Amino acid sequence: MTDHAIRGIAITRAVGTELAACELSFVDRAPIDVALAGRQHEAYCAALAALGCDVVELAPLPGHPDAVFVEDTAVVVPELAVITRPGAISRRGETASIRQALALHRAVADIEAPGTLDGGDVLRVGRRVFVGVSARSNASGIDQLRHLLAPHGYTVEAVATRECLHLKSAVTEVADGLLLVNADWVDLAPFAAFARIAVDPSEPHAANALKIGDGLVFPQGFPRTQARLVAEGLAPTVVDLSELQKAEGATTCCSIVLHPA
Ligand code: CIR
Repeated sequence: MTDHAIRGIAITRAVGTELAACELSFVDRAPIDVALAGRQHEAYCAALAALGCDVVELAPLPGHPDAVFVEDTAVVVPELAVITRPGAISRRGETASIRQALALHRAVADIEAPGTLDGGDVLRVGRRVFVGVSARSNASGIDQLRHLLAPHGYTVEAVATRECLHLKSAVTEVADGLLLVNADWVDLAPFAAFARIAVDPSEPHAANALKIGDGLVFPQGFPRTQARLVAEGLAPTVVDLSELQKAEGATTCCSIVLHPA
């Protein structure tokens, strides 16, 4: 077995020319350099490859400005891929091609109306799956996910979020059982069992990091939080995602990583 097979497959999608027409909820619209976004995305994919992923890059999806943010379209565990029903109506057309890509690797199930669910709201830590209750993910979507994952031994817990787009804007896992959190945006009580690092108070957007095995992809621009990670013994791979951040994207949202069992 190669290292690549150990780390897993990362499904990504190239930046499309319509990125600037993206959905925005909590950040103000600012001019996006789409060509630079494309280069940053390529560097992000290279970082995933360097951490041992086999990177699959899907073609841009015309008419879907947010399609680069593939994370929101699926929740994948080793036993199953759940295709979401994104909370933003403009994003519902993104799922068909993701379904096709994931069906090569997993059994597939679907979230159905009236449920809505964005993958950005789903944080899995071992067999515990936390789902943000947000403008994008509703009670029906969370219940459906619970019923789909329960037979495979996962629990699903709803978590209140505030003032941010997704649960993973506020909390991500940066090493086994170690969370990076912005306590202003999420109720931390459900995470009491885990060790935690807080983002620096001056860097509220720093909580979204992508763990790949023992590696960690972390966004450029949050030096104080980065120093906190390093002080804990972590060695983040830092990527510049400035243009994707203007589209309210971050490190986890640009990939669906299929971890082996
Ligand atoms: C949206 O509002 O849906 C996109 N502009 C950003 C999605 C980012 N997704 C994520 O962090 N999981």
